[in-house]
Amino acid sequence: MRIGIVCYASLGGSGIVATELARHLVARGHEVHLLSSDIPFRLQSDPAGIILHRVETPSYPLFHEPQYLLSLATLIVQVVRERRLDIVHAHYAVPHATAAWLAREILTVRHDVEPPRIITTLHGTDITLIGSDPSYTEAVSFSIDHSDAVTAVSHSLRESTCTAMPVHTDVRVIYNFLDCAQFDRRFDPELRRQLSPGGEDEALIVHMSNFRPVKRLDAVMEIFRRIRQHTKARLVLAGDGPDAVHVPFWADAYGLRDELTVLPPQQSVVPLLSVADLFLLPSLQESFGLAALEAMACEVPVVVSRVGGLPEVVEHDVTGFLHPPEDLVSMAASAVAILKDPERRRRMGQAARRAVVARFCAGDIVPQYEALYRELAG
Ligand code: GMT
Repeated sequence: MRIGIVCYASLGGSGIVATELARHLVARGHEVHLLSSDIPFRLQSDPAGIILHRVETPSYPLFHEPQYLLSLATLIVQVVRERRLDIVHAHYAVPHATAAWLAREILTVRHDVEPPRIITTLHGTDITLIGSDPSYTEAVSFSIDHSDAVTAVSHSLRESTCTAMPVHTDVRVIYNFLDCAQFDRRFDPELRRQLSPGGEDEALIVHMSNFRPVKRLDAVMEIFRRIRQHTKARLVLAGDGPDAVHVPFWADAYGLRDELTVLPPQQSVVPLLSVADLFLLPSLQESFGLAALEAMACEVPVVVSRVGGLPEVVEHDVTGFLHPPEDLVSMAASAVAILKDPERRRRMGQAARRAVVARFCAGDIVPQYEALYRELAG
């Protein structure tokens, strides 16, 4: 089939899932076009046969803001005309579902080529934070309802969609996934020594995100401060984003500057995750928690918030620990318990990997998208 995938290029789970899907669809023989404002973060090292179309948003002195929606809708129309796309798959509803709907309207009215079928995949904050803002809801819910099919990355997100906005269409759940062959533990002793120079009894704790307030980096540091009251440990924060500027202040406030390493966003996260003893994700909201899934695939136990879709990914006390987001004391206690018991940690890490392999590998999930494309394209 000829498939167009629309996604954000910036650091974030929706762009990662969209580009991984594109990569796997190419490997399965489809012609895949990726429409984005830049080369998506994890595609930079290997374009994998995906045809990239950049959304160019010209500036004009009259505009205070770039007209991304119009540029993207126009680009979708152009790519459909040139390449006769069967499917346009919009990842993240705001404003990608609206751009896809507008493009399909233009093609329907112009009547020169067959309009594509539109699929919107809801990723989380496009519903829970941004899409449900009163200044967006009408346009977002309209565009979701007028997609030919809508998927959400967890049951929790499907439910939130129906309560957050007046959406009437059927929302199917297709879980996020990863390449289970690529995401496997590869322990590098040299990297471990670099990141944790304090020796074998020093635990290495990792948090990886786009450093937005919803990820609660201050909570990560508070949990880490509590952990350090009971055991020797170092913390690695990998990523970037609006809260990066606060990190040095928080590190000073919590007295942790010397125990903290901040790394830039990682193209390849397996080496870092494979040397971690524990992964922290105390988010306020998380429709799925792809970063936790990546850690679990590398046999790292996770301590996460019991919010959104995380209980669908993590089984408490089996593959990691779930606690209410405000209960940092319990998160720290679970972290200390698993850090002090290497045998239990190893068993939990292996159980985490088994859970990922059983339910979240590309080989099981990508065919679900393919089946949906086929169903719609008739
Ligand atoms: O919050 C992020 O990390 C970015 C955001 C995105 O859309 O890029 O992530 C959302 O989508 C991911 C992929 O489906 C999910 O794994 C994240 O849980 C979700 N983030 C939130 O719900 C806060």
